[in-house]
Amino acid sequence: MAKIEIILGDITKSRVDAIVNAANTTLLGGGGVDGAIHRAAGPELLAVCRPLHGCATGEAKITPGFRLPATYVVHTPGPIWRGGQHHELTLLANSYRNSLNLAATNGCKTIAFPSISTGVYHFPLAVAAEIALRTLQATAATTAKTIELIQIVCFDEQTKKAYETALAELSA
Ligand code: AR6
Repeated sequence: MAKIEIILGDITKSRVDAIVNAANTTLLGGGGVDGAIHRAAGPELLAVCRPLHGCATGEAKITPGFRLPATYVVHTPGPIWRGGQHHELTLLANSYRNSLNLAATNGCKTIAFPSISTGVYHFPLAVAAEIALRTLQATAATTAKTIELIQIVCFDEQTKKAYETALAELSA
């Protein structure tokens, strides 16, 4: 069973087999963690993303990491929060499940996730944290058993606290 770690940091520095990018459906880059990953990976990343012709919300696509310490980038567009009645919870769970399964299928044993959708997509943090951890635990126990380490890399203390609280509640 994979170990789940919650850490504070910059995911572009993560030395893991795969980092996950909170992308948009074009897969052509943007702001936030997406912009940081493209800057750190170099222009080769955009060049391989172009022929992928985008990605649906909740789905995932994989590319090399180029100049990143991580071998792969798994790109997943999380849902934009529109009040909670537009399948946002299911779509966020899909992003985590599909990303973890895709990494496992590609032989990854270690993976780092950012807090998908809780930045400019405005998904409520506490709800997102619970969905993320519940989905990752369930997926790691069933279809992605070869994954050994899952890191949630939080960019600020408030985000880290929300994931720690959610993990404590799930383990209780
Ligand atoms: N390492 C880890 N986490 C980070 C980093 C980093 N280097 N930089 C930001 N974060 P967001 P979203 C955190 O807005 O809500 C993009 O423009 C950030 O503080 O990056 O899924 C895409 O192209 C927050 O906690 O992603 C899409 O259009 C979390 O990452 C859109 O934003 C997610 O914030 C996706 O929005």
